[in-house]
Amino acid sequence: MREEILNILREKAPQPVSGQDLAHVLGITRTGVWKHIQSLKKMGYQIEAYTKKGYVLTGIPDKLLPEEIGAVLHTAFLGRHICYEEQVQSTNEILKKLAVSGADDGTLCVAEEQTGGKGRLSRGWFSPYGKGLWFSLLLKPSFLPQEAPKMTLLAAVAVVRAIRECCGVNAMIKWPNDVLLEGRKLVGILTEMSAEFGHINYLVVGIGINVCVPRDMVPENLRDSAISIADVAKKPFTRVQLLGRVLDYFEEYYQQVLKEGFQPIFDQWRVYSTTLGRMVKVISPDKTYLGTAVDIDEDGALMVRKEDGTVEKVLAGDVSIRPATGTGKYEFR
Ligand code: BT5
Repeated sequence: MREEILNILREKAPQPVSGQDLAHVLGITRTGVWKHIQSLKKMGYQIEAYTKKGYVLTGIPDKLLPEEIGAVLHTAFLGRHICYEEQVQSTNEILKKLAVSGADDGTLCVAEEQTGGKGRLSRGWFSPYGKGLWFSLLLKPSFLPQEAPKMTLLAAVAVVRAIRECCGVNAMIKWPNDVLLEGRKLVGILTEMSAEFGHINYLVVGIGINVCVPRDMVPENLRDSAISIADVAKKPFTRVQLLGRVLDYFEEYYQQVLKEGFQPIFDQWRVYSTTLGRMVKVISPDKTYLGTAVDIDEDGALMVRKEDGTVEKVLAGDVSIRPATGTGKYEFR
């Protein structure tokens, strides 16, 4: 009901809508309307009440409220169920719990702040209040568990396309799970899976996007390697708009994958890759070597041609990839 009132006010703004009309359309009393208006105001919506004219929506809160996300989404199933929290430890962890208790395919968990945001290999992810998009998506795909790491590449392509479109900046993908802007880390992606032999129970794809983290708020050890969109954005945009576009692209690519496999995603990935053609240093648990990143293969693995001409297949999760020389802005740990 609250969402319906909001949608009517949104559609009519800046014209007022009378309490009587709202009550009539929604089949509730005027007091009922007034109560919903009060609860919207508590959520941060600015609604003016003019005697004899009615209510006017004059401002929306800068929050990732489900009502706002729903209003910009074009998806069929992704983000149609939303778990929104002001503060969580980690949206991936919340969503894993929800998955176990039967949450729907496509559920989105989004928070204003994470107190224990996670990267790979128990690293942390800095996620301050209201300054980014910290969210996770629950998926129950029909493909085999060995395909799951490719979802990280899909997420990267969706994020890059949305950021480029909404913010007018040249975000690039660094294999396997980062999006960079001007050589610094803008986005991190963490895909987790629950599976049995030959069957995925669920995937949780967690995405962290630095939208407007002020430089002096960034922890000192990340200041040279991290960046926010607002540091270089060429267009005004809101976090909700950007999130909506990410989900739109994500669903479009995901549906394509379920029909055609990952090949079209790899083609897109190559277009936005900053890794291919570059000298890289591969640091795996048992060896370290230099080489040129030449391509990704059908598993989404990075193919690295070593100095002796042989080509090594590098799987995500096994290694750290760094620029081979220089100070290497894209050296994150
Ligand atoms: C990642 O790991 O890049 C995956 C990050 C995924 C975060 C999302 S947020 C929503 C969801 N919920 C979660 O709990 N996680 C996901 P990795 O490649 O291991 O990189 C982690 C490293 O990035 C850290 O060790 C830092 O060096 C650096 N880092 C941490 N926070 C950062 C930030 N906000 N911006 C840029 N770099 C950061």
